[in-house]
Order: sequence, then C-alpha cells, then structure tokens
Amino acid sequence: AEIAVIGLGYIGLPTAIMFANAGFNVIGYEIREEVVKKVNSGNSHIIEPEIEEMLKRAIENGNLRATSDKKEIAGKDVYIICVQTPLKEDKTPDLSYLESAVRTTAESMKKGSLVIIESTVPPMTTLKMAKLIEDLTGFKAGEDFYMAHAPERVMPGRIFKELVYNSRIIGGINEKSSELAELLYRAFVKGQIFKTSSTTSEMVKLMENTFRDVNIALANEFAFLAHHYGVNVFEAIELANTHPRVKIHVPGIGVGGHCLPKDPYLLLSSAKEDFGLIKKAREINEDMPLFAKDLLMNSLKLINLPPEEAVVVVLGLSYKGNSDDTRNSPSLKFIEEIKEMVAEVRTYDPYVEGTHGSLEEALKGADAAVIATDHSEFKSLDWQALGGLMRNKILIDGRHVVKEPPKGFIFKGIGRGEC
Ligand code: SAJ
Repeated sequence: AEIAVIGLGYIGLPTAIMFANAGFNVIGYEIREEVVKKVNSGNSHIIEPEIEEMLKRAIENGNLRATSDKKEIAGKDVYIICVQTPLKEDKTPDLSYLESAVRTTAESMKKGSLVIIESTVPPMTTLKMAKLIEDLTGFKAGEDFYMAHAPERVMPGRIFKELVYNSRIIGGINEKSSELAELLYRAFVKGQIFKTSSTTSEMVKLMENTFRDVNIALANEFAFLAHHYGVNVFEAIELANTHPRVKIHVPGIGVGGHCLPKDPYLLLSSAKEDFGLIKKAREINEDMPLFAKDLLMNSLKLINLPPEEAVVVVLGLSYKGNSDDTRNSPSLKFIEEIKEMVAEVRTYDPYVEGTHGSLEEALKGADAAVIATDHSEFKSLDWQALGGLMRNKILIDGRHVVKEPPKGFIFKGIGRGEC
C-alpha cells in the first residue's frame, strides 16, 4: 500500500519513518519547505534518539520522500494525519490545522482510501471530519472510504521504542475501518492493538494525559502543603509510595510540552458541564512557575537585594529533561513572570539554541540560579565551584535535581519544605 503522512512533526516524521522502514512506499506532506529539504537530505529537524539512523535508512532505501506539493499525494491508499491541535488564546481547541489537513486529504484521496487521524482531538471530531470528507468528495464514509482515530501514545525521548512496543488504540468509524487500520499498524506495532469506536478512542487518549496532569497537580498540591508544614515532600512521597497501591507523581516547577497542558481542555471542550476537578488541576499546574518566583523573591529578600538589581540565571528552557522541546515550557512562563522585576535574566540550556554557550559564563556575577529543567547534566554540577563565579549565591531548584543543599548557598527547592 502507498501511504501519505500529512504533517512531518514530532509524531508524523517518526511514523513516516516506521512505515517506510517496514517496506511501505511513504510520502510525507509538509508545508514547511525547510523541513522538506532537510528530511529529503536524510537529516531530521527534531532531536530524538535513533532518528538520524532510522531516517537515513528510510531515505536511502527509497521508501520515504517529503514534499510540499499537493499533487504528489494524490491517489494514495492511506492518509495518516499528524498535525498539531493546539489551543486558542481562550483555551478552546484550534482545529484549523486539522481541518486544513482533512481538506487536503479530501482533495487527494481516491475511492477506497483509508484516512487515519493520529492527532489528539476533542471527542466526536473524527465523526465530524468524516462528514466533512463526505461533503467535499461525495463519497460515503465507511463504504467509499474508511476512517479511524489511532492516537499516538509515545513519549518524546522514547518515540521509536514506544511506537513499536506500546499498545495501540484504534477507533474506526465502522468495523471495516478499524480492521483496515489494525492491519496497517501491525506492520510495525509489537504491542497489543485494541479496536473500539472513534469517539471512545478520542476520549481514551485525552483521559490518559488528563490522568497524568491531575496526578501531577495532586503532587504539586502536596508540595504546597509540605512547605506549610516544613516537610520535605520528596521524602514524604517516597515513603507514601512504599504503600502497594500508592504512586504519587513528581512535583515541580510546572507541566509543559505539547500534550499535557492542552489535552485536559480538549477533553472538556465538547462537554456541556465540567465538574471542576480537571480544570482546577490545570490551574494548579499552570501556577507552579509563580511558586518558583516566590521562592526566588523570598531569597532575594533574605540578602536584602532589591529584585530590580538582581541578575538571575535560568538553567533549562525545555519542558523536560534531555530534550530540546520548549513548547509550553514552565521555564518560559517563569521567565515571563520575573523578567520585568529583575535587572537581567540569563538562560543556559545545552539543548536549546540561543542560550549561553557555557554555564560558567552565564553564572559570572549572577545573584541567583534557578533550575527549571531536569537535564541529566544538571544533576552532577559542582555548586561549590560554580558558586565562586557568582556575586550572590542563591540556588532555587524547581526540579529536585540538587539532592544536598550546597554549603554557603541560600537554597530553596519546590517541595523542599522551606519558603
Ligand atoms: N511532569 C511533572 N511531574 C511528573 C511527570 C511529569 O512535573 O511526575 C512534567 C514534566 O516535567 C513535563 C510535563 O510534566 O514538563 C510532561 O511530561 P511527561 O513526561 O509526563 O509527558 P510528555 O508530554 O512528554 O508525553 C505525554 C505522555 N503521556 C502520558 O504519559 C500519559 C505520552 O505517553 C503521550 O504520548 C504524550 O504525552 C502525547 O503525545 O500525548
């Protein structure tokens, strides 16, 4: 079968590579021409373990090509839509990318094509998009073309392993659609494949990420309470987690990335009622950078340094450790919050361009360092030596990477019990 993958981003490109290396003829459609050029020359525009070798293999064996030309995706057997579904300013879903991908698909597909939406979408969206295709093509959904929601469930940093070994949910608009999609994904999926309806599948995907978000919010609320009682929440969590049925998540400066901060809103978006829990969890997580700001301001007060004179270095811009992805990063929100209040904000992130080239250089003459990302290299820093470069020694740990407070520092960490 010939496959067109619409959108060569964090999910689309790895998915296109997997199908190409499983022997399919794959064309990736992407409107960003610089991405098309890069991919065709065998280079990935995203950082992910194994991606470079896997992409080179797919390009060299001739099974994968990228294009910005709609004509080249005409008449394919399968269309896999992997575009972003972000939120608008008012936190309602922005389905414009999805709709435009569906329109492109409708213009290109033939009778009998299978259309798969991998993007995370509000419940009922696949049915609505099937209707849109019917209107645009005159084809009958489930008879003249097939359609399914098959959400990705991979975690950045482990994409190529998880694509293969995770189980997969496939929600067809009818039985035949589910069966065809299952057959397709069997090409590389070694995990189980579960078939259901498209609306169930949409809800499952959103429930998974909402589960994680709400659990992190609970951990963050525990962290607040622990500060109130002067308890180190990490010790408390470790002890609570010795209970066989308790598994508390990790508190921190916030929840970033393309998925967790938005999926709870997608889940709520088509509902008549919301019961408060999911939204409240979102608010708790969205406010965590403010907690880090409070810890910083309290520390400055301790040394009587007016904030407007302070030089602050933020360590880590990406939303999670060992990643270059800064989408919805709590680190950026933290910087936004403090930048008008302090003299200077410097940034250092070994994975992110446009930040200081060296940590030493960034810390020179600074008053405070704030760790906002749990990159591996931040776990073994020699703060005694680094402190020597600083004008004042304040260290704020937003990700619990510094296990022992370094001597001579004013040290505060989210969840560490001191305000
Ligand atoms: N975080 C915490 N505490 C925790 C766990 C995470 O503060 O205990 C923070 C992280 O620092 C990060 C954010 O949450 O800022 C999200 O990170 P993550 O590692 O939980 O998740 P993502 O966004 O990289 O990937 C998630 C995964 N979903 C689940 O684990 C339920 C992944 O499997 C999904 O495929 C992905 O979202 C997606 O694309 O939807």
